[in-house]
Amino acid sequence: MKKSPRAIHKEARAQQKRVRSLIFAVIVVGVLGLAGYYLKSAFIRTALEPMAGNVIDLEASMSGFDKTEIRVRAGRPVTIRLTSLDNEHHTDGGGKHQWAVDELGVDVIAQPESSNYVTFTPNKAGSFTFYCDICCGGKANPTMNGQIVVEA
Ligand SMILES: [Cu+2]
Repeated sequence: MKKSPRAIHKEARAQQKRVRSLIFAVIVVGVLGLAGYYLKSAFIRTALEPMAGNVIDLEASMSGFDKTEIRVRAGRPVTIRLTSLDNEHHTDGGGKHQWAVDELGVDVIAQPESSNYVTFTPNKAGSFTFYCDICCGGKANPTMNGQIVVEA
């Protein structure tokens, strides 16, 4: 049986509609999935493992460090544990953050949504600048730095 041009046209329209709703469904699922992924990393944070010694925890994100002043004692070992709260989708720095103090020769980088630490013994008293030179403006960014005060 030969189909009438009208029937063929109708079928083509129905086909088009099916394809369109399929594309729509794929987009919706994709968007929801992505939103869920971001929400998850924003709200669910795994607790940091307990560490021995004198540990100072520091968090860094695009809005800066959660502490702008750290106090330590000269001659006493200290561990700075840096946690990056940003994920790897950040265009600026890829979610990594740094904690460095030139005068004390320490430099540690935390990977996206991860922690990293450095243990050192400050050998001189004074107030020194710590900074992150990876993200947005680096050292020049006023939020990406702070002071470490080494007490004698
Ligand atoms: Cu940073």
